[in-house]
Amino acid sequence: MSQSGRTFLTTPIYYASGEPHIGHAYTTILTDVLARFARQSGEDVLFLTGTDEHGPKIQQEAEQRGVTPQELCDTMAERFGSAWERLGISHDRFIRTTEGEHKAVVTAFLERLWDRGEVYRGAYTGWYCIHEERYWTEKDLGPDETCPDCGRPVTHLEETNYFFRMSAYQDALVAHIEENPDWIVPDIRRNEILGFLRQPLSDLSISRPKSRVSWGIDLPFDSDHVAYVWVDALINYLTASGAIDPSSPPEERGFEDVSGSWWPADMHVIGKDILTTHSVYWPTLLMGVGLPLPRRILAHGWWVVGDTKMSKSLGNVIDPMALTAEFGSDAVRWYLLREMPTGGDASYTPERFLTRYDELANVLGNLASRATSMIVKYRDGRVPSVGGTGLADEIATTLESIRGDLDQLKVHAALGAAMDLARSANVYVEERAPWSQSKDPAQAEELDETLATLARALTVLCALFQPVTPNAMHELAGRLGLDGVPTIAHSTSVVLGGRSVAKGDPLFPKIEPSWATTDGT
Ligand code: ME8
Repeated sequence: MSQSGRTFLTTPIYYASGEPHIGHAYTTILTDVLARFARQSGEDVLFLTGTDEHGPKIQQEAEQRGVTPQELCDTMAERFGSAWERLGISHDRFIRTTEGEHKAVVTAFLERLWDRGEVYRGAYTGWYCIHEERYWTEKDLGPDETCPDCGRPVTHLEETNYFFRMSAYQDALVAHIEENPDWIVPDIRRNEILGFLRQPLSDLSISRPKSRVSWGIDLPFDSDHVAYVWVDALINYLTASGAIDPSSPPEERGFEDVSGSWWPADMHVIGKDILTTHSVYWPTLLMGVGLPLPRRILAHGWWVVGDTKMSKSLGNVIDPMALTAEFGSDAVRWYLLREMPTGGDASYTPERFLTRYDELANVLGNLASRATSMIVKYRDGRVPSVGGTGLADEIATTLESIRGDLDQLKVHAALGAAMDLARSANVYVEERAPWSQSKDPAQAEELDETLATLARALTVLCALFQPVTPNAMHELAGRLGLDGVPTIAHSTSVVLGGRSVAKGDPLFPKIEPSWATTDGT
């Protein structure tokens, strides 16, 4: 993925005010699958996720629950952490913006902006939506003074704020986007930002008076104000990269030279809702302190339920943990990543969930079960030591197309190609009819070839599916007598002849969903 052999991938840090739902799960699993593919191709990976813990939204939620903001954050960080563990997320670092190290990096960042003359004090008059944590001008508002994004009432503000001279970087940002066509993926999002940048860019308010918001990081140049939560949150990526050493004197903190750290990030994976903050605020802030920009931003689409927006008030939020408890994490991971075209939108329906689960069970699970059973039955559980090249062309074509899909960040297509290989292997079984070959001693060599080919196909599939269904593929590798899941590159050449194969319970067992008994779907 990168040229240096190191890949730094990030998810957004989620607000510690709500429960993880399938939207958060999707972003995190998508990043996990990219991280696992990168590790499989030999990259050293830093995969970062975490929680966004400051600002009025957290302050208000804590007040409503009758706990302190820190108590709320401790509870929710734990909730996100355990959700990710149950979903098999392989992150290397879980950052919390209330950590001492992060606070020190935010302070150093703001000090640097201040020292470089990038910040001025001014008056802010306008409207604010706490839910979206963003300002609106009068003309943006929806009917009856509501937020145009979420429809909630907005608050009128008149206060002193500190502003970052964001407008000074408009031309540099447009030039960067035009010179790097792959910087924002997909194109529709890149065009959206270029369209936005056709209007003059304003300066960015980066502070809140403590009289209104106390739950935040103090500004180093005015302790009556705290940092705007988005500025605080975006800097998490830099904190985790290890580029900045806030305990050193200002000129030695690492702003001049990031070599040896993980900065710049190779990819920020986000939802399309937070594109402006990541592709306008964040890069201009980085320009303001003189740091390199992230290499790529992948803004994926939106999950809706049926044809309705998912929301707490509608009571239709899909809980990924309930699905996981019922079907296992591999099933949830497969469904979310296979169903949503990377970058596009998708709709959750129980029917589609079951269709995708059946695909796992009936195509991949069935292949694994037939192939291992036949090796056990016809060859005493030993993979025959013959060529096993029956599906070599299909395997080569699949690997080639998966490489192309991953380069273009079309993860759903890469997974679809892997499933098609399992389909081809099932067709191969039907065509070769090993059950007939086994009855005719004259066809012993053909049977050896059939079984060795199936063992090879399963080994390659084991590597290809590992990033998305790691538990089942770990199990499959064991049944194939492998010493763990091979890398994709190694899967075509690892010696299989003579390995001892075992059969077992279905990798994806038949499940009667609990909802079928209640509403008949
Ligand atoms: O915005 N479909 O946090 P957040 C797809 N703290 N993805 C969805 C989704 C949906 N229906 N709903 C949420 C924040 N997401 C800030 C981020 S980063 C420096 C600070 C995912 O808890 C998607 O990735 O509101 C979206 O961008 C993110 O959750 C927003 O999470």
